Amino acid sequence: MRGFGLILIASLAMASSAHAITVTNGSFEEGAAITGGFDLLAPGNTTAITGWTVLGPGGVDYVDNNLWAASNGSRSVELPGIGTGGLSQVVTNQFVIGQKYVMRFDYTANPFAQDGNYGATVSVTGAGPVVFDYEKTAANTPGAMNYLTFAYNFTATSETKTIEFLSNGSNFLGIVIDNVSITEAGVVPEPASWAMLLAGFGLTGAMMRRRRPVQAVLS
Ligand SMILES: [Ca+2]
Ligand SMILES: [Ca+2]
Repeated sequence: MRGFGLILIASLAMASSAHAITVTNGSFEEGAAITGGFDLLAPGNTTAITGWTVLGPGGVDYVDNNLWAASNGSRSVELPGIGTGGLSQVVTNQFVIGQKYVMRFDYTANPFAQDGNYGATVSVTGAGPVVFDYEKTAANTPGAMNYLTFAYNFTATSETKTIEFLSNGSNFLGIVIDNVSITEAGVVPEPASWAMLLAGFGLTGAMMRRRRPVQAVLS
């Protein structure tokens, strides 16, 4: 019985393990030097933020903690540069077709923007674009950025995918992102594992009921 229990635990652990996808420089920490707190990057730039391509027409602002606090490390990205802008990255040969994944990232809004609602769109090749937005208030300051975490769920339809973030509207100031990661979803054990787990509980319960009179005599 003890051996069966160990096998049960091992099989549940295997069913629960999540395999991470490597997003290059997901926290934007690797890249060109930033001067004066931020640098405006033009669309088409593929070198300033290692692993990422800057989208336009407005480009992005690459920001360090001399301007405002990152969610992770010291650098973050404001998606609208001078107008609509964003970032993309091709993640090559890492996805298993049919597997479910979740991409998480932290987001907020430029603390120097007027109070109000700011939005952007996140997408992955073959999955629907999803809009996320942030309500910026006077509580947002460079030192208290109040980041939230967004979870974008998708099912892989190809081994290689382009992930993309693009600001909505033509504002110069808006959504700030940081700390992008992708993991496999479906950390819930397989139905077969649940059946084994329930069978295990049933057996344990039966054994405990049988032992109880013995324990009463011994105590
Ligand atoms: Ca960062
Ligand atoms: Ca900007």
